[in-house]
Amino acid sequence: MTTTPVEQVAARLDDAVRSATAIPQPSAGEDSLTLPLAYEVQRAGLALRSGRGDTTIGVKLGFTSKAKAAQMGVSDVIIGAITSSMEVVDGGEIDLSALIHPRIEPEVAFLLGEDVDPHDPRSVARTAVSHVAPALEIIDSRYRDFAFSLEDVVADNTSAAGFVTGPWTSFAEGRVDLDNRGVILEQDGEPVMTGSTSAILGHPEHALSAAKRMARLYGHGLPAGTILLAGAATPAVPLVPGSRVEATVSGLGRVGVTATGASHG
Ligand code: OOG
Ligand code: MG
Repeated sequence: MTTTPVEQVAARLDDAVRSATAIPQPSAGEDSLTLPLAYEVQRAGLALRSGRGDTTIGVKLGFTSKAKAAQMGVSDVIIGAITSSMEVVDGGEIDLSALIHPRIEPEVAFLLGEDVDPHDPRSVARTAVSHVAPALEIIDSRYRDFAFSLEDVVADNTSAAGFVTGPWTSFAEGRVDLDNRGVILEQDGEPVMTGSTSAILGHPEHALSAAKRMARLYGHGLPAGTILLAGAATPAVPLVPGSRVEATVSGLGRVGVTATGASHG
């Protein structure tokens, strides 16, 4: 069977996920990608996952916060997919032995109660949201040293590895104020990062229109039931074996996870 260069990069990244082994960045070698090709690699990788019964259940935005973008040395907002195998229940455990060099970051998650058509200008993501929750995202770049270009990280499905959503609050019009809410990330009861929801594109609701735009450009769907991670409110921290990590978003509540096992580092 002949495979295209896009499929080859996708297969290498998929092997890296399944063996929890870091690989060289495409940008470092002859596989250097353009942004449209990087999204093709991402799509091919998601097809490999869905072939194993791992279904896409949502989308995530990356680099919606300037501090996060600065941490990773990139500047543009990116979109990726989150799948059923990535979901961890609130208060549950995440097994680090399946991961390379995991990090964790506090986020805001939206739940779509209605379909959003990314191609229809009349379809407004903001009005389709039914619920909102505090969330944690576990990212695990499949690249050595957690280093990448924008194209590399897009091909790697934006480092998506796991996510936890806290209690969902109904998002009835005007009832939930997400403007400039305090965000605290704690590790074993000690604050390790603090920030504000305004770090997320100025206001987390701006992530909704951004997600619709990115979904249209790069072929993601936004059906009812989609979980949408708006992006980190602070830089990510290493996920330490044995630690319990909790995020609090003022007005939304808390969400937590415990790390078990040891990553491949
Ligand atoms: C890419 C993912 C960025 C966010 O919330 O900004 C991201 C990475 O930092 O590895 O998920
Ligand atoms: Mg994130």
